[in-house]
Amino acid sequence: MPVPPRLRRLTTAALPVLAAVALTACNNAAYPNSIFHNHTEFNREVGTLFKILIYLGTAVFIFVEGLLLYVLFRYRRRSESDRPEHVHGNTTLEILWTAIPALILAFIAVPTVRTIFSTQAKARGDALQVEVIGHQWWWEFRYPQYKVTTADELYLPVGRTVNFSLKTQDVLHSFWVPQLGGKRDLITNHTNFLWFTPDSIGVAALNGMCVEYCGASHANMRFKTFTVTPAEFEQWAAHQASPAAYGAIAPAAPAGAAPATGAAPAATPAVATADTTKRGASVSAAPGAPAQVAADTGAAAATVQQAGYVSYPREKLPAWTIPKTPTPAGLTFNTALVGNADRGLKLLSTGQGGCVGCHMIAGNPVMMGVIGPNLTHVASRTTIAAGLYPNDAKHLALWIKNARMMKPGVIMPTLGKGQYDPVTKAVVPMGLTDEQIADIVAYLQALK
Ligand code: HEC
Ligand SMILES: [Cu+2]
Repeated sequence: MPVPPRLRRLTTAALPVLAAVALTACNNAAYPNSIFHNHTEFNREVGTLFKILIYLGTAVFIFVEGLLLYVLFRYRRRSESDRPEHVHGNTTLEILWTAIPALILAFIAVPTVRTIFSTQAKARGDALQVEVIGHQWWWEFRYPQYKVTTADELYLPVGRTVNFSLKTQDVLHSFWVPQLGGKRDLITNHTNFLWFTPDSIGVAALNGMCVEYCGASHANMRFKTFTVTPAEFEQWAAHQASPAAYGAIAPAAPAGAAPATGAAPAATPAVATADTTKRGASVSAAPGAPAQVAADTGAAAATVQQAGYVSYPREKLPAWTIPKTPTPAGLTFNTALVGNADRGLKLLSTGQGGCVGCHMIAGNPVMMGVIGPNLTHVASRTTIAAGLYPNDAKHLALWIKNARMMKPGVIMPTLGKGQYDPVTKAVVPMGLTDEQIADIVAYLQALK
């Protein structure tokens, strides 16, 4: 039988759609938030259940719709005088159409209940513990076994089960890394749990996000997950647990840090002033060029070498992991300014800008705040402001100058002198000058 031209046209139209759907399932770069790349047993299990349901559902759909079309066609009205026959019940049919759906439901209940039980079960005792604390609008990650506190970037060793305990500091949030599993809510005054075992290395910078509406910047509450080798993880954790890589005045052995590696932090010397100017200069000479900053050979870089793996190498980040959020119109910064890390350190340590009230920098005894993200190793992160901007000199400067224009509703105040604060609706009279901000940025960039 020749295919009718209309059907052929329909098929031609359907093919690209099907191809697009197939691509969604395979192309990591184009669809980094796809749930079809499974990198944990959690996601595989849910994926298997999903497939069973989709295949069965499709079969039922085709059968029912086919039957419907057949009946519509077969028993259509053929003439004006046609009258439908009256039927009064059919016991066999009624039993069948009750029994078949009941059987189908019982059949899918088995894998469904099994998956619910296995994904809600308690994590194994030797799991890596990670506390996730949701804040409006950023993520705090704590690794109690390693004495690490960081923000917006998760590092997970491959092959080890990780057990998240999920809490919130304020309103409801929800934690989700599509390629790893989830999603699970962060509920006020209640701890939720979620565990899984990442099983693939090199799937760089998996996207995570808040998936429960939580206020003005809900859509700007993202994070990244790096799945690394166990050895890299131990080194990363030891480094994160160590005091600031620059300007720490009382370097102490990181209490309770992983024993195997952590040699470097304890050996970090007090900062040599000779390196200070060099470092400050080289940092600001390359605004917006993180790779160059990473390749820098200052005092901090020497520490980095000793510690081995510190963080995911910036130059290996796939292009799609670097945020392209436009900066607010009218907010500018003189990127030609050369900052000085030592001056930046002094500005922060004398309470300029009030950073001390909100941010922690271990090794800097005045920086003890816990309202904002821990900045001890802020330069080891690839983004700032919960994944909104790349972590480079330009964006750091704009952020410090006017965080509230960079991200609607943030608690961090607008700090640039003469800047308009969109929350207080007033101009900041006594804020930081661009020169001071450049110095602070140079200091922050030394905190690898
Ligand atoms: C009132 C509290 C507060 C003050 C004061 C404050 N910050 Fe913040 N800061 C925050 C909060 C909250 C965030 C997280 C915002 C977000 O991502 O939603 C933040 C984010 C940051 C970030 C981005 C960190 C990251 O990993 O995303 C940097 C850098 C930063 N602040 C530097 C500073 C500096 C430098 C000062 C002082 C000049 C300062 N902050 C003053 C609360 C504050
Ligand atoms: Cu949220």
